[in-house]
Formats: sequence, C-alpha cells, structure tokens
Amino acid sequence: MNKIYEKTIRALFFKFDPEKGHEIVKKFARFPIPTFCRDTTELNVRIKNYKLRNPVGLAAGFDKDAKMISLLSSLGFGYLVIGSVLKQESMGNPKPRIVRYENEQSMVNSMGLPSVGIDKFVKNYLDSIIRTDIFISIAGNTLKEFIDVYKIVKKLTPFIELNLSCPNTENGRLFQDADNFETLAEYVSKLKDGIIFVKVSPVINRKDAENLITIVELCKKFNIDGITAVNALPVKEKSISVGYGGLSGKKIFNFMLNTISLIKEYSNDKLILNACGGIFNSEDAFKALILGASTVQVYTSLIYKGPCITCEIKKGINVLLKKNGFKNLEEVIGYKSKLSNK
Ligand code: RRO
Repeated sequence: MNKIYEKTIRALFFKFDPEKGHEIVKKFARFPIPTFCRDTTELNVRIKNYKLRNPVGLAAGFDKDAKMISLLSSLGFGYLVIGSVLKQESMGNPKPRIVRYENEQSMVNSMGLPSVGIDKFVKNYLDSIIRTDIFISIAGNTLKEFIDVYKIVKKLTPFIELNLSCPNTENGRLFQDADNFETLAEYVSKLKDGIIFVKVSPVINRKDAENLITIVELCKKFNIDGITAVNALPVKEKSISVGYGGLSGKKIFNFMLNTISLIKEYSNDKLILNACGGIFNSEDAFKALILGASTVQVYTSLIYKGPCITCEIKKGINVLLKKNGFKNLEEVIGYKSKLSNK
C-alpha cells in the first residue's frame, strides 16, 4: 500500500512546494472517511485513569489550527496531538519554511509557530467530528499566555502537551530553561485537571542532558504526568528563509532513543513517556516502547509513507508482541529496564 502512495499521491505532492501539499490536504480534511484500520485490545495503553485505543499518535504540528481533526480521526491513530496553539493569531516565519531531504527521509521546518489563535482554534475544534482521543499542544511567549491558553484548553480534553521546545521562534525554548520551567510547572500544577505532558528538545550534549534531568525532577515535583521526547533538532539550513529550522525524520531517530533512555533513567517510573522522532515502522516503535515509552508519535513518516503507516505500525507491533512472547503492550513498555532490575 505504501508503494502505491509513494508512486501516486506522494509523487504528485512532492512536485509542489512542501507547504502547498499540506494546504491541499487541509482543503479535503474537513470530513471523516470510513475507518478500515481496527484496533485490538492488546494494543490498549493506560495513561493514568484513561485508556488510549492504541499507542500510535500523530505528533503536534500537522494540524496546528484544529482544521483537520475529522479526517485525521479516521486514520486509526490512538490519539492526535493538535496544535501548537498560541493565545494570539500569529503568521509564523516567512516562506520558504520547509525543505525535504528525500534521500534521508527527513526534513527541516521553520514554520515559526503560525497559529490562528486560541479563539478560532476552539471554534474549529468544536466544529470537528472527533473519533479518537485528542491531545492539545499549547505554546506561549510569556507565562501569562501559556496559563491563559491552558485554562481554555483544559475544558476541551484531558490531555494537554506543553510545548517547551519550538526550535523556530525567539521564545520557543524559553520555558525549557529550568528556572522558567519551574515557574510554569508550579502555576500549571495549581490549575491542573487531567493529564499534562511537556515536549522537550533532543539531547545532544552534556549541558542539554543536565538541563533535561532538572526538567525531569521538576515534573515529578509539580505533578506533571509525562514527557514527549523529542521535538525537531535545531539546525542551520540555507534554503529556508530565516536560515535555520528544526530537523525531523530518520536523521533524529537515535537522538530520540537516547533522550527517552535518559528520561527513563531519572524518572523512577513516575513519568509517562511519548516517543517522537524518526519512527517509520513497527521495529522503530518497538525499540522506543521497550526503552520505556508508552506511546509513539509520527509526523515526518506520515508524509514519506502515507496514511497507511498507522495501520502498518499497529499490525507490526502485534506481530512483534507474539514473536517475542508478550501478551500485550503493557508488558512491553519499559521491558528493558525491568530486565536490568531483575
Ligand atoms: O512552528 C514551528 O516552527 C515548530 C514548532 Br511550534 C515545533 O514545536 N516544532 C517544530 O519543528 N516547528
């Protein structure tokens, strides 16, 4: 099925500027389609008091303005991360702001947090046909913006992801700084309903690792439930208008695995992990799950491999469960650290 997608729809879309392809999909995405991709109970995932139907989520950024929920809901995802949404409308960076590295199944974006703003986002959300669980990703230039948006979105869904790690705006990583994060986490924890994740950058050096370990400690202290690792990796890229962007896809897969391992090591099993970055197939997903991720998120692989990727990953995980003698997904999550503790 992927081959058909690659030879037809992808071949056509890849002739356009990357953002144009996305705009075309958006036009057709206001309606659901029949879902052919069924879930099995073995793939259910527990997130505190909630249950997701399967562990394959769509990462933030694909549907920033909540305009495509109806279609995306039909593709078999266990959940969709919608956003990131800002309080105010924002245009983002000038175009061109996406470049594909086709040979490496990767890409760089420098969207710059374009957003319709929270009021239009809520309207779009409420107009959608929702058939799977929704996480909402929020961002803010200031503490007040973050908090104001949190107060609104927590009424829409129990699952909120705080985006601390946008590589493409001046303030995108402000709250990943440990002192700023402490203030944000303390405020949010007082208002908290439901589940909160924070999304972090990939760890590339010792300083990043030390900062992330502090974030992990603060999450535990302020009752933040989990971490999504990782956002796109900040890189320089001349063909993008602003000269820099966030790298995603296969080229960041190992950074993702290392970051997941580091968080797992310091979380004392108190945090729920979502693995995001370069997951293209069920083997990739399984590696992240065994290290301790409860769910996996895809985005770049959806563009390269098409909408069947969700079903393929789910079917492949089911095969790997049986092959390796696991009864269900819950037995797989963090299996590697369970082994080393024996
Ligand atoms: O909009 C973006 O430029 C963007 C965001 Br908010 C993010 O979190 N990650 C990314 O790669 N791009």
